Amino acid sequence: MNLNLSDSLADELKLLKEWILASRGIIVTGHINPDGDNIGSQLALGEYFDSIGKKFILLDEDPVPAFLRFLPNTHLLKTLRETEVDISAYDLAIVVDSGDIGRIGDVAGVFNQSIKIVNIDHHLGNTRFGDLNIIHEKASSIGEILYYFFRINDIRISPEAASDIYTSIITDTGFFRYDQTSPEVHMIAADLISHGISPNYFHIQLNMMKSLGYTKLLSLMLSRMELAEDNSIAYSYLLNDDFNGYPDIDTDTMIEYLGTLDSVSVYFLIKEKKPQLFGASLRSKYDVDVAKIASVLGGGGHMRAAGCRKIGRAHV
Ligand SMILES: [Mn+2]
Repeated sequence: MNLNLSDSLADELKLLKEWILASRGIIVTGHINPDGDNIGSQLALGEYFDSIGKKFILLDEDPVPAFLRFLPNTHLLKTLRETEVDISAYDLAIVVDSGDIGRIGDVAGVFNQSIKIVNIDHHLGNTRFGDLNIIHEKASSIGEILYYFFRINDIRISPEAASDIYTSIITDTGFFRYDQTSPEVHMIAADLISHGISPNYFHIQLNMMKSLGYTKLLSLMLSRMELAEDNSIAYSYLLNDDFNGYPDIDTDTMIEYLGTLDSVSVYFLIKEKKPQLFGASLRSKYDVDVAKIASVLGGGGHMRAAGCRKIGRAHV
């Protein structure tokens, strides 16, 4: 596939390789409550650093969610709680998938002044907090940007890195359904499939491996569904107590069931993540901009998928 990158993006991706080669040690991190794009892109970078013998650590505030543990080498992803970081060994930090530095949570606390930060992101309104900012708002995912990084710098995409990039893309595009699913996304997928990726395997791992607890929580969530505005808005909630007996269940994709009703245009799911700490995920089927709604509540995201965290009871 021919890469059709803007000159500025191509230059930034080449500069990134120079910074990587020149660095003594690299910290790779992403946002709290990590998703498939975040984890996939960190692991893909780890595969590359491993192949060139570069010292690196993949470090996040939160652990890898269970549904992504099928990916190769997830043991390389560490949390601050389980690992001691000798910060003097690192002079470069690569932050993926985070619109502002606050999204990486506690990990920002280990950075010191001498660490250079590379900010790789595709969110609208990224605050450009890095020393090098590689912001490609049209990209489906960080995985897509890393595919360009590998290709333009003639870096071999190992089978493991291919799995990581493919996972980034399919999780952030909802399996090629959302707006950012460009012709390029399909061409990248075609290339990855020709390198041995089995789409059915990823579908089974990501969609068809739910636990019994997941099914029970889903049924509870659907039983609480409410409709408003001539049935164009659907919403539901999950309370902290609902998770008793079902720790670690990933409910991120459950919200999509609220949008399956034909009359629904906007749908949202409120979750009490810790007692009295509520977060909301919002989705839009057509042209309502839910990122604007989320921003009023201190959150953000994309036009059709947004969220906000730490909203108090008074807002709900
Ligand atoms: Mn992303």
